[in-house]
Amino acid sequence: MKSGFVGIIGRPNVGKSTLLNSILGEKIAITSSKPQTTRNRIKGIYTSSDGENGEKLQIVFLDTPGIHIPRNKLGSAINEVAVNTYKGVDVILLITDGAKRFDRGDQALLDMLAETDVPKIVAINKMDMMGPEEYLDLYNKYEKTAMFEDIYGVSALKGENVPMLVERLSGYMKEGPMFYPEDISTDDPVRFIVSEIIREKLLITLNEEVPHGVYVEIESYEDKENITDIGAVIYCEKKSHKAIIIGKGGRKLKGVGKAARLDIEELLGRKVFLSLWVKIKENWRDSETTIKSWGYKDE
Ligand SMILES: Nc1nc2c(ncn2[C@@H]2O[C@H](COP(=O)(O)OP(=O)(O)OP(=O)(O)O)[C@@H](O)[C@H]2O)c(=O)[nH]1
Ligand SMILES: [Mg+2]
Repeated sequence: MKSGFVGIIGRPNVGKSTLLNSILGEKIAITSSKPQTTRNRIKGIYTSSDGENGEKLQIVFLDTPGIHIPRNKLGSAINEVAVNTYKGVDVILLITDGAKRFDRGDQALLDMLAETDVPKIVAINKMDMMGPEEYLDLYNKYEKTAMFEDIYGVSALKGENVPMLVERLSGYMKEGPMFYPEDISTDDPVRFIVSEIIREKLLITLNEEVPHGVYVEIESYEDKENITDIGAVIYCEKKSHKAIIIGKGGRKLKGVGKAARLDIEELLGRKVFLSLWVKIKENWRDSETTIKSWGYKDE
């Protein structure tokens, strides 16, 4: 039996969560085209019994928030979650966006990673969006650093080269116990996943600053005979944001509620009744107490 931990690290929006979902063949983490989608450490458990000689293998993937220059206390807290994660894993999987030029932000991240001696692999993602020359350029850039034990080109969205990458990562697992039951793909609580689904729909529907200032709290959750009854509060930072989230005649919020409900029904495999309310918590992203009580600070 081999097992261990892989830290999925990278800048925002490079496709870390998309890759996690692709590896598991199941949607565990929310994704969106906006940066700072992930705010917590998301656990994805990959268990396989067809390793060498039918040996069992369990890889615990830790998806992390994108590392960025923080503009508020929430930003600093989620950066810290990512940094704390990569320091304690068996192997670091750095994800980069192949559709973007290598810049100072990428260099800053490399400088940070250079300080840890955890083995590192880099995956150049979004291969479906780049030509061979661009790929070669990036490949050379990462190879020159001599920091990585391997460099892969993948498309998380299309699943290209993903099995090969997992195979390579499994080589870093060590003799050890199964950390989780083999039939689960995450141990994140259902309530958390439900709140994330609602936040994902808000990220997709809203623009600019509004979705980034949103927090979703599940207030009530009750399994009834034929339906699960869920009540959630969407906190936003300003009165004007509240009006935008609700929309004319409540239409925007209704759309968010419907899209979220469909996904939650798929997750739970049963009918769901979802009620959403919007409340204001002014500038909560700069309140140490609030981000702590909402679970964004690593203990
Ligand atoms: N074309 C293409 N798009 C991709 C690929 N992987 C991810 N994306 C898109 O990139 C965007 C960001 O993906 P996420 O998985 O949310 O990125 P992330 O790195 O988890 O972002 P944060 O959580 O904000 O740090 C989404 O719109 C994805 O659909 C890929 O291989 N090809
Ligand atoms: Mg993410």
